[in-house]
Amino acid sequence: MSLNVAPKIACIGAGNVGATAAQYCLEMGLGNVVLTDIVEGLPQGKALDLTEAGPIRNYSVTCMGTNDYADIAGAGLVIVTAGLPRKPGMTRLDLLEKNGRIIAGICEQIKQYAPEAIVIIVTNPLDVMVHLACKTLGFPSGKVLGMAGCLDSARMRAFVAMELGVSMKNVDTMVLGSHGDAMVPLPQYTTVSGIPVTQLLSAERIAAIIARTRDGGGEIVRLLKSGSAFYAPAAGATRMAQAILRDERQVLPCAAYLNGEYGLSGLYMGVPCLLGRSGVEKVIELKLTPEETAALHHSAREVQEGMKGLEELGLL
Ligand code: A3D
Repeated sequence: MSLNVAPKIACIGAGNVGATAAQYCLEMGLGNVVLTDIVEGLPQGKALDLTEAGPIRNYSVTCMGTNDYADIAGAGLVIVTAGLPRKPGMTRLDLLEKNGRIIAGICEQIKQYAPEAIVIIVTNPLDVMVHLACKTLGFPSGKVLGMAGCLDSARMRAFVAMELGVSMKNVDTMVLGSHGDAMVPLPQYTTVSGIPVTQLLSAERIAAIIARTRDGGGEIVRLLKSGSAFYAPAAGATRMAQAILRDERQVLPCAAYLNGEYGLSGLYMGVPCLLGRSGVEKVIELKLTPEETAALHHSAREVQEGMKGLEELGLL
């Protein structure tokens, strides 16, 4: 009998993003996955299906589905994707309240059953939900982080590669700020095999790529007509999980707590982070132009408005 000593990963929310993140974690052999949801049968059914894919996809890590948080006990990493999408007629404040209550409730459970875990939040509105999660968990801020920059920069990488007809592997980008319209894509940190993109594309084409990146989520929502993107968001969360669980010390854009970096304090927002065994090991400060700094501070004001909304609801 072999001793399975893989880490335990809890995916909370067995919807599109959560189940796909579970699939990627299993396929990469990152750990044994516990898939959790409030809907009875959903995580159990998806976990069984993923288990049955194992012999073909060639993984030996395990997957279980549950509605009981006791089953996440001992998880080293938790990916939270539980929550509602914004539906027609729902205001931003409605979403803030609904998902805020879901995140606060889930974090109480994580605190009880997986107090040593590093927690990656995916639920929207992202930056504000990470802040609420960190406050509810009471964990060191570096152990609670949000996934958005990995997705936004992957989208920009894909668009640059498509425009130039080069391999996506050759393209590097950096997208900072809050997740949404106020994100800050940085052409000066976008390269193709080390060549600045500004030497390869006109200002107009770069502007078009930035606009498409900002609208990346919306473009997919319009195509799908119901639901939102999940393959790339799940890939972003799994990328972060890999960097942490394998102590890779990768620099990835993540929603991290700012303590004076970029002239901002007391909020979570997308910045380049060194990720390793203990979560966010360092926030990296890039040199920005005055325009980029202004855009980042505008982004921060949007996050602060969301935090004010949570305060008014008595959640923060
Ligand atoms: P969906 O497929 O609806 O899955 C959400 C799941 O959460 C459902 O299975 C629900 O049953 C479950 N759930 C609801 N409440 C609870 C609860 N209290 N405890 C446990 N599970 C619960 O949505 P999705 O997977 O497409 O998206 C999930 C979240 O991620 C949403 O808030 C999205 O807006 C967000 N999201 C964020 C990004 C970012 O880049 C930040 C990208 C894509 C999706």
